[in-house]
Order: sequence, then structure tokens, then C-alpha cells
Amino acid sequence: EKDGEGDVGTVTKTRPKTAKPPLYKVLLLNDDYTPMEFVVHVLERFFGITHQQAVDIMLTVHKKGVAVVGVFSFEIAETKVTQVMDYARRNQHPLQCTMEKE
Ligand code: NFA
Repeated sequence: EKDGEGDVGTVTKTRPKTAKPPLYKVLLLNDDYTPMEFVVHVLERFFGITHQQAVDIMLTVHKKGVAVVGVFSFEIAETKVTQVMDYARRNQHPLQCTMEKE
């Protein structure tokens, strides 16, 4: 090499990019009829969160109309939505649960 042309800087190793799977937010929607205690029970039962976390999320939904309950892979999110919707219907409450891509 001629003088002043030596490599300068940091050697950076690149890796082939692995596609990361998309994530889905599971949303709980407010309504005027589902009892607060039922919503708290549903959150504890299907999302494995503490009682206090369940109360906080329920109150956020009650006041704001909607809240994110959790973020999951498509398959897990779909299962949560189905579990909540089936359980609410079995108990004759209009509670709505849905999912959306993050
Ligand atoms: N808004 C409902 C009530 O006042 C409680 C509720 C909270 C329903 C969160 C659905 C979701 N009984």
C-alpha cells in the first residue's frame, strides 16, 4: 500500500438478518354492564397477573374505554382473545376482547 491508505476504524461483523415475528396487543374494551369484579377475575385467570395489576388495568379500561392487557405472538394473542370472549359469553357478560398488530 501507498502511505496513508491503511485501513482505519473498527472491524464490524455482520450477521444475516433473522426475521423477528410480529407482536400483537391484546386489548380489553369497556362496556356499561360487565361487573368490575368479573373483569378483574378474567384478567387474573387468563393473563397471570397480580390482583393489583388486574384492578389497575380494569380501572384504566373503565375510565379510558380501552387498555392493552399484554403483548404476545399471534397464536398466544388469539388464544387469549378466544378464552376471554368464550368465558364472558358463558357468564352472559358483554365484555369484548380483541387484538391488533403492534
Ligand atoms: N364499565 C363497567 C362498569 O361500570 C366495568 C368494566 C370495566 C367493564 C372494564 C368492562 C371493562 N360496571
